[in-house]
Amino acid sequence: MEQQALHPAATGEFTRLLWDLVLAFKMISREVNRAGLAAILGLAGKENVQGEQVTKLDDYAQTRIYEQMDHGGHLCCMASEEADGLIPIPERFPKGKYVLLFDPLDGSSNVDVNASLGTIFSIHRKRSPGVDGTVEDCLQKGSAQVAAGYVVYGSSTMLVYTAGRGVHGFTLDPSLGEFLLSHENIRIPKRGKSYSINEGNERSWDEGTQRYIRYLKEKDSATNRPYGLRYIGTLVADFHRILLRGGVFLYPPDCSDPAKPKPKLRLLYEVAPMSMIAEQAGGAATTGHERILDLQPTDIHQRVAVALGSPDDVREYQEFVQGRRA
Ligand code: FDP
Repeated sequence: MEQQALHPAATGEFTRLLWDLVLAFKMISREVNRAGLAAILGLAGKENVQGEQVTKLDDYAQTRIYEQMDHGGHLCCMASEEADGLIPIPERFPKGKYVLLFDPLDGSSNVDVNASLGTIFSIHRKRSPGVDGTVEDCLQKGSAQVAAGYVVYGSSTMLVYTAGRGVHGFTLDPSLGEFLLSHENIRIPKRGKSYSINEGNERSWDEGTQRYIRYLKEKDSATNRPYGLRYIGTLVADFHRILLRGGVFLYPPDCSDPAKPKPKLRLLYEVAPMSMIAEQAGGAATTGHERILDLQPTDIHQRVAVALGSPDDVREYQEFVQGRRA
């Protein structure tokens, strides 16, 4: 609401959209925090003692966000990791001028082991004529995002977002049920001391990535090497640490078949929002060859290679991948 005052033409609609979204995040946070109790409170995995359905967490998160956002009149359509194509706004509800892309529950392999999970979102302005949103409205470059953010459900729940004027972090106070501004204007360190990658995949990386990671493990006090390795396998949690402490997060493509490199992370609702946050915090995000925010998406569920984090670390990675350093 404070930032809304900085935009003289703002109508308050975007603020109301975020407000609705935040309520869904609070509900997901509550459910994530009692996830370990689901089996104890659930009867035969179907109903808990209050007679409520015990749902899988990712279904729950998808439904919460969808049902919270389908009727407010702010959106013309949505897209999610959990849905095949475009998610239309039902006929009976008013349509709005924004598009919401989201990953309702990031880090699904960590659900059953009590490790951090996340939610990621990206917001675009509607571009197509007419009231209903189209696939083209979803397939916009990351540089066109109006806002992007994530929630990390960790030792506390934290919302980190940017609307194009810096990155701000809010921590959920469970006793108040409110997100309180705890990290104003986050700046990523110029260079970090750690890297985050699934090192078990080393043999399927491209040559440049292999050389870069070997370089990070060499001893050199001037550049703080060797770097430490930190990897939990939830993008939100791994990136969050890098945003606050510096360093680089990498998910290079699987190059087992060099003719067909296979990236894993999704552009529209994972990599593009994280890249906007990284850049807004003074960091960088690249495929190794191109700036992520300049990529023109061609598919809602498109996958992309990514390195993002501290500007000096991302620049060095690019030098290795582009063969400018050996
Ligand atoms: P997950 O498959 O567990 O949902 O979204 C994809 C993602 O998690 C990211 O959160 C995470 O960074 C990455 O995949 C982990 O992949 P690996 O298990 O291959 O390391």
